[in-house]
Amino acid sequence: MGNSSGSTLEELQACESHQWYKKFMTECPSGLLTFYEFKQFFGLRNLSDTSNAYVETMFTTFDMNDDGFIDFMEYVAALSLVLKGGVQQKLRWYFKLYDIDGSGCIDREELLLIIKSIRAINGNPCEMSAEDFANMVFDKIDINGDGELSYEEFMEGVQKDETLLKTLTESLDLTHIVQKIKGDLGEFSKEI
Ligand SMILES: [Ca+2]
Ligand SMILES: [Ca+2]
Ligand SMILES: [Ca+2]
Repeated sequence: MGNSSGSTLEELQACESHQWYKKFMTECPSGLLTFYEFKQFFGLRNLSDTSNAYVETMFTTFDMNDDGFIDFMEYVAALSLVLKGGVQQKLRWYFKLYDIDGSGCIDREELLLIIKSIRAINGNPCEMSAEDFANMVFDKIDINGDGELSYEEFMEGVQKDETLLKTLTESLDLTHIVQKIKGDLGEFSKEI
């Protein structure tokens, strides 16, 4: 199609999707990724129990039809969210991920667990303890002070605060994982 703006980006994405597809089909010929394969796929090994639980939650949010597998469409949806999703779209996903028990609110324990798991996965040294960080988040965005973050509080509060937005969205570190995969894909395309 013509040279309308964005076509280069679209081409790039199409090309990327093609590579992602190859990687998926090579590593997962059955077309259905189990939790175990998911971890292998993203190079997540030797996880602590906390991190494992976190990655499992991540897996569950990607498994949209709840059949226990990530199929190619779910995989593509997850990737496009990670690679191209807007802030709102991503935050909505994070909220679902952070609300571990699915109660519709994020309580302090859920947030703490998430922060701890993220840190365990990323292995970044942090100045602030996970507890202090969780308290800071609640001080800032638990507007009605009920000790839970509603969807509205989360969406508004996080978007208004650059530090939180950066920490809570970058910290999930799918970007980091995706960078890693992109690295692998680089090698991968050389092999072909
Ligand atoms: Ca599924
Ligand atoms: Ca909850
Ligand atoms: Ca609240």
